[in-house]
Amino acid sequence: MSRVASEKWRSKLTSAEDAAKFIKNGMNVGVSGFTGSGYPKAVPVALAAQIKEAHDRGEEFKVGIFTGASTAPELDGALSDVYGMSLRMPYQSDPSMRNRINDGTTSYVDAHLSHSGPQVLAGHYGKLDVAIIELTAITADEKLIPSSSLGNNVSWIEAADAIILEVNSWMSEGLEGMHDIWYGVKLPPERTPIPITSAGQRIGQKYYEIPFEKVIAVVETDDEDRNTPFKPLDEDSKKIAGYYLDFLENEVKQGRLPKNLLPLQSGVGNIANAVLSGLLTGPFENLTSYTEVIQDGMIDLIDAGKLVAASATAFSLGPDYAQKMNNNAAEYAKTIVLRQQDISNHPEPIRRLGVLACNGLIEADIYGNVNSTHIMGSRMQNGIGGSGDFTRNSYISAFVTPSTAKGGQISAIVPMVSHHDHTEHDVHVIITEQGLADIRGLGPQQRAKVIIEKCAHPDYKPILEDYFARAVATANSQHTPHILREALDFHIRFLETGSMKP
Ligand code: 0RQ
Repeated sequence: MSRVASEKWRSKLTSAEDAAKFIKNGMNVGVSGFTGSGYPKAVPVALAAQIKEAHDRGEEFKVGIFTGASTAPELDGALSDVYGMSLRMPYQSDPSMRNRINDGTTSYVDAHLSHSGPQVLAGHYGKLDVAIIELTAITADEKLIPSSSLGNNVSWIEAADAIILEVNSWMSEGLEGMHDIWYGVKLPPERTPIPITSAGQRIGQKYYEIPFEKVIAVVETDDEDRNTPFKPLDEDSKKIAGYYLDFLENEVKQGRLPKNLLPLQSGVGNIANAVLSGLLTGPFENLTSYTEVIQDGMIDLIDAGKLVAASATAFSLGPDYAQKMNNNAAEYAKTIVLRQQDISNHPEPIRRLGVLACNGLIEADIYGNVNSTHIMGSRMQNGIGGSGDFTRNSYISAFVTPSTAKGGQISAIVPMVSHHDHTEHDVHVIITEQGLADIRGLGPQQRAKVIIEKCAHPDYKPILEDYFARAVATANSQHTPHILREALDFHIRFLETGSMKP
């Protein structure tokens, strides 16, 4: 049976190719999609084909693409393969997209996820011409059921002049009721408090409000979300997770955290998933999470009865877990709340609830500054994503990373970060497979000693200690000692010789 059950809405049924024809060179397009879930599967591919044909005829055809966060090959991949994007914002992680960003053919605005929707609504990016939004179903009584992510969809629906809907019958109808859309988000000066006081609390409604007259096409699809499967847990990830869990246990022992902790946020990647796996066998019960993505490990925690409320904006599930979600969505909807990203990542509930943030990094420096986005100061990897939203506003913010990269030729702990995303003011704990540096309450020079001692790989410890000692000893050693002429020598050495080792 068709998922577009309403006769009225069926009158807008169109092919993906015809829907894509509404999109013209120079337009800004807001699409659904967040970490490989809930992105439109057909219209962007059709648009990419039309862009390629135009380019083959020698015509200019590029669009601005606004999403929730990263998407999948059918969106970022297809459009960047044909050099079809003039602008992209916010977070992405597609290899082809990354190449377009770094070769300069696509301009990339790496906005904080919580800011991205409201900034478009406020007109900071000009006009939003079209929104393409994936739905699970349009019911006979005209209920518009969202799909596997909410992301920036509510903002795009409001801001766009015209809307294309993709209704994907692969999505479980059990998703109905999992979403919590709050239409109270306004721009200043009309903003009011967000009334969330616990992670699992529902404050809004289950369905989208979409003006029928704005909808220019409804396209039916039947395609799975494509998330990258997690790698099997390696020894280093397990060690890092172990240090973090010991740290949390000690915080409880010291009376600084309640027995069931505070709501957890966990970033992207395998280490985050290892932390979640560790919680499965750990001592904590009645856990909650206030985060942006539901990962495989959280599903296991829900199944085990350990995670009792989970708030996010999207799923980021490997294929097996995505299938499991699809089979049991109605049951999981009792525990999981999907919110729009300007609520899931909003500083106000994050600060109020006292979220425990845990994110990955590319490099940290000896004073606790963190680079999450740029390889060797220049090459964009993914983007800041929600890490800034959570890190700045969390109760305790932890960062996790292997101590080295590229087969040991790069140290993740460096004298000075080559790009700056999270300042020393926002970083409380840094963890590598070598150990955990708790830098709360420490001044810069104390932090440097602890970070080098606990986190640096033995191959790099001596040269970091040497740098720090000489920086302290120089005549101009002050609050945060640096020898500016040498501060980026590790990076320069890698670029010149292929290794940070001297
Ligand atoms: O490169 O793919 O060429 O092998 O960077 O590194 O070790 O696979 O790390 O997948 O955990 O990602 C910070 C990128 C870590 C991620 C980052 C190279 C390394 C590899 C990836 P290859 P790993 P992870 C909320 C939280 C920002 C967004 C965020 C991220 C590649 O965590 O995107 O936190 N964070 N969101 O070889 C040079 C170094 C390096 C290095 C790693 N020091 N120098 N290269 N690499 N360290 C969730 C959302 O926002 C959705």
